[in-house]
Amino acid sequence: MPEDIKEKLSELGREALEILEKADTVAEIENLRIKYLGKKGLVTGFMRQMGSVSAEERPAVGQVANRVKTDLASAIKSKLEALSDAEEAKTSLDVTLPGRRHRRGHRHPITRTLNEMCDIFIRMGFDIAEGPEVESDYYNFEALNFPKDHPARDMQDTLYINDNVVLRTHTSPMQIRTMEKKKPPVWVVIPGKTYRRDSDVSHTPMFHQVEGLVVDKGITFGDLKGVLTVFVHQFFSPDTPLRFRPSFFPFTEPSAEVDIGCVICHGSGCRTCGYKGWLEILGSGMVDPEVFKFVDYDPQEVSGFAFGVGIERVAMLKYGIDDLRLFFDNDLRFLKQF
Ligand code: 2NM
Repeated sequence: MPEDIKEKLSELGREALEILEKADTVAEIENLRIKYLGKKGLVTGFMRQMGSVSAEERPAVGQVANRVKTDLASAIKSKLEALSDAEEAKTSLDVTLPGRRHRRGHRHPITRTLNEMCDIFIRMGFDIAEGPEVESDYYNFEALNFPKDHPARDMQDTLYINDNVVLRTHTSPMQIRTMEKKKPPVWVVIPGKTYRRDSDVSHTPMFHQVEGLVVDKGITFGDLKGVLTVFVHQFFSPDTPLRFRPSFFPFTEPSAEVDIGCVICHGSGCRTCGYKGWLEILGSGMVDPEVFKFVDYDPQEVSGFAFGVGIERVAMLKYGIDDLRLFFDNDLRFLKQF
């Protein structure tokens, strides 16, 4: 009889260890522990039968029962430890692995070009100012000496919000606002978004400009030429040829457009420059005395010059981009190259 009980206990222990061997979740192991070692478990149940064992035999049976219990308990403990180590290995960080490389963002080529241009003017002593993109007719046209019937005011060219409010067609309204607020000397550059009712392969309804204004006693066309020459030489390269070509703007007199020697063919003629060898890059001129009257500057006292540069255009020339639309498609394969 005791032999029988001892044998059954050992058998129960082996059976439990076999199931434990195959268990691979904490829940399975916990169920096993309850089934065999719990208060109502099988091993415990056997211990209760000790009453039917004679007093002499009881220690020997007890010994077997205890060995089965402790063997099973310690096997369960090591299996649980092994499982939790494996879990930890799955989720913990191996600090010896090489890091994953993050793709770094960067500025849009238009923003980069705008910043480069502003930096050149800052080094020459200009301030930077920014202002509203929604403007009144007064600041966008009237105070800039545009006649009432000027074609630029046409619905065909300007995006109107209502009869008196427009999306600014240039950043010049900010030069007027600057002169209203401040007495000469004025050295200011205004970068920003501008809008025109125009959309084809070489025009987008929104584009960017950098405009500059200098007003002080004794400012001459020579100052205009000097500042713009320094700008071109710093922005493109010190050996870029430039020429000043007479032009017309309502807000300047005299006016001049600036051409640079073609950056592609260096003057011999190619498709980019229309076989002229020159590329137009900006407009400029001496501020018309009529404009000064709107801001209460005395044209007998002060004089000044102003200029305007289209950022997309010079960015295309500097970086050799042949399609304006690439700036606005936001295709990362294009943008990543800058
Ligand atoms: C240009 C060309 C020439 C210009 C003039 C003024 C102001 F306010 F002083 F009258 N602001 N900007 C100007 C002059 C802009 O852009 C092609």
